[in-house]
Amino acid sequence: MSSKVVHSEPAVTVEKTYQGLVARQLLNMFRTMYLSRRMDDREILLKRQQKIFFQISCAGHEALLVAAAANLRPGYDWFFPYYRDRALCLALGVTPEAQLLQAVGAAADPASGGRQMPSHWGSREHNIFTTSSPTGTQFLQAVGSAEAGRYFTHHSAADAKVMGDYREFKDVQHHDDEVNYVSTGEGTTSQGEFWESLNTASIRKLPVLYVVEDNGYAISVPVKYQTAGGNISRLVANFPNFHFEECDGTNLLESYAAMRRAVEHIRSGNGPALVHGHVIRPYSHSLSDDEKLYRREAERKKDAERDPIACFQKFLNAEGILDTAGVQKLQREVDAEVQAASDVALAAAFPELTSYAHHVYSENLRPSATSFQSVPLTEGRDRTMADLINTCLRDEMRRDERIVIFGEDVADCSNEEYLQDKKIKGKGGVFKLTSGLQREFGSDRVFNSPLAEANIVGRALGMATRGLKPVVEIQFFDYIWPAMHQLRNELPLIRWRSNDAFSCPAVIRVAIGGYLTGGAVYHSQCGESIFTHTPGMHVVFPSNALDAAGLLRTAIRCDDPVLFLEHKRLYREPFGRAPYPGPEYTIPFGKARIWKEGSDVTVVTYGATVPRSLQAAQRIEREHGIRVELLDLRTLNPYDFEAVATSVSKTSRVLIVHEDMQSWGYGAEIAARIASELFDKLDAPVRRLAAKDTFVAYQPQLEDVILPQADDIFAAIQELAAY
Ligand SMILES: Cc1ncc(C[n+]2csc(CCOP(=O)(O)OP(=O)(O)O)c2C)c(N)n1
Repeated sequence: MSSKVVHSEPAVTVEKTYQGLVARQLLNMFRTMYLSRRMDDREILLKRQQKIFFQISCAGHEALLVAAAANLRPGYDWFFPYYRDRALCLALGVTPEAQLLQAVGAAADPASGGRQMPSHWGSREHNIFTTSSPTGTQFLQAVGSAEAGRYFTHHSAADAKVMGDYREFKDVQHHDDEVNYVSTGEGTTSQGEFWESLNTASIRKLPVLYVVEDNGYAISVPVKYQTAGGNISRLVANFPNFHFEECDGTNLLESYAAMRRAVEHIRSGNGPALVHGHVIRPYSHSLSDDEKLYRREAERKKDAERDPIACFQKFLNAEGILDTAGVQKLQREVDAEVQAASDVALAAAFPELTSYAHHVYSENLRPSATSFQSVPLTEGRDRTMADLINTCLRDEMRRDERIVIFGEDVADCSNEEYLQDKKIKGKGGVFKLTSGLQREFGSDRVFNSPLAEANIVGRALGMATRGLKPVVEIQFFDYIWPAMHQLRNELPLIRWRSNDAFSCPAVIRVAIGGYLTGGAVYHSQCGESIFTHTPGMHVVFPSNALDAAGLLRTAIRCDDPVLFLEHKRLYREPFGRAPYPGPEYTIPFGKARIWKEGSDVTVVTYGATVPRSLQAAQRIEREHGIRVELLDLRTLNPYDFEAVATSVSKTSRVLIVHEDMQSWGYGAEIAARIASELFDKLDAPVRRLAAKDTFVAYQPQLEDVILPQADDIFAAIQELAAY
């Protein structure tokens, strides 16, 4: 034995190395592993004392995670961990105090300010991205982060700080050889987003390190019932450009060596890597679970023999690095550290009760600010909405090198060389909204995604959080649902759940709506209220070319996620065409447009029911002298209730019209608010007119009867005026 036995103060004199590590490093790693376990034990105690409200442990995963951290650089590499990664976070430098502040829900919890459960990591300082509970949403975000890092390497001027738009609040940090770590349990590899992310990481040779922490169970489901053949390594083995490792994740040195090889592959620019570590789960899934209900005692005992802490302690002892007295001293020190952290956490102040409202949206840059008010140029021929959206994208891309555009079929041509000989025209989107952009800005700024909507939104989120401005396209609103997890549980929540530490101001452009004559069920849907019901997401729905241009520019420049709904029927309508308004034309969110002033009935609407309402309003004035005031909300979140109130105070009668179905629709909220806040101004009940409570049929006559038409609006106004 070449190392000296260590007692209280380790003093290694002869440098024997273990996978390149010396005794002091091994001791530090052992200490972190033990600290992690004791932190779990403390949280379990605190939960039993009802001083914290949830617990999920890292127990059994410590060796693999400490081995990963030892090969990575906090504040340099990027981390997209999951809830078992306590030991990783501790090894990266997150303090026990910070972790326990989250467990008690303290205001000072640096990861979330008391908003998230324990083990939902997040630290700007260490580049640990805010963690969530849904299993599997982290993969595509890590991929997007890796793409952003590479983008900034290739576009050296793009990271400059620019005042006056979202860039003022997004300091970019990137490194040419950075690694983007993302971890998961083996059960979560069943999620589609896992496979979507492997696909993109592989195609683009991205610097992503996947760590699969395989403890054999997803809550109560054993891996062989979860994963075909019972082993994820075998299933992923054919992805090109990857480096794969499978190791005993309870063995620190084996894990360390596997991680080192994987990280070397990534840092040398060879592409992604996946380390599959077999670990154990000595505690139940969480404190809400009792594994004795579904695991035999003998199986649990067998696992216990592989406990990474006990095994590593035995190893250190056998190597003469740490004797019993040394263990005891280390344990005393760690226990004292945990106790001190716990004392601080238990004495910490809770968040102010009013704090829940903070950081839903950016407080620094409000898209409703008057600074977004501007005057359009009015010279030139009238242009369609499609044309002005395309022009706006082009202008903004010239102005801001951080903008990237991707989605299904949005590029002119994936085969770049075909564009060069100019024999083909190029696609540029199924509606041609992005036509010519790849040609002008190149394939790293405008490119096609795989046919996978979650892939589009998840990657956009990862890019935006690193400082890029993805303006991505969902081809049809009807197909937005595969991205729903990212759109509901991730994108709009990032700022709030991280207590303003992270944000992801991506723009999601979506072609929406019917009135297509043959669009049928799957090319005609609306459903905007699902997203206005999601805090943290701005929703825009323009009815005409000029508004589309001005609102899209505001969406791009602002610092929040925006769902930008573009009505397909309005793309090339004669209605609402306008001259090019110039490259600086912006419109503040939350300001309605009054298409027609009137004193008898207010009609509140947006999108494709604007031209239909206008037609009805003009006809009813002509034929019956009823003067309608027509309000186009333009943005649905925020929305201009002040304009509604002003108009209703004048007319005392209000009809809300929208294309989406009536029940639980967008109009319900407006109607309820008018009834509760403007009751004494009303001379008639609030009326709504919307689509029938069904989907849109293919047969044109059926489509007509399902969607609200100008004649229906005419009749509703007439009835309301006569009330
Ligand atoms: C999308 C989603 N579905 C279900 C859950 C509930 N859930 C939380 S953890 C978990 C099991 C995860 O197992 P695995 O990926 O193997 O990780 P482990 O907990 O074993 O480390 C489940 C089903 C969730 N959080 N998210």
